[in-house]
Amino acid sequence: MTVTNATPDSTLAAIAAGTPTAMAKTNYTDFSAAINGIHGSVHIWCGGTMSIFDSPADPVFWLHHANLDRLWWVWYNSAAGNHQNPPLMGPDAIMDPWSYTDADIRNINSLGYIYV
Ligand SMILES: [Cu+2]
Repeated sequence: MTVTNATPDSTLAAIAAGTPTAMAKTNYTDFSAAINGIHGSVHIWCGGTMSIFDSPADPVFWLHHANLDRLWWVWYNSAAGNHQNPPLMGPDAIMDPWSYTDADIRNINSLGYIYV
């Protein structure tokens, strides 16, 4: 394992410069594609463990993903995001190939899960 040893440079600034464009997207699919591109570029920019499938072993992973969660929440609550959830059915559905509908998965009890 090689943890991150990156230092800020113009490459990172160029990656981050794409964030306002992603945040201005007005539908979930476009926002998701844009922010996911930035997400992956940051993984690669960090290098080391962050650039491989063991990336959760690098503490920077958790900071990076917490920020992605924050960006999602900011976008979701923005005028552009307008409280859009991911499409769960149709060609843009992230749940493919499952046949669950949105209503099917919003109630965890119907899926057989309970909190104890
Ligand atoms: Cu990631």
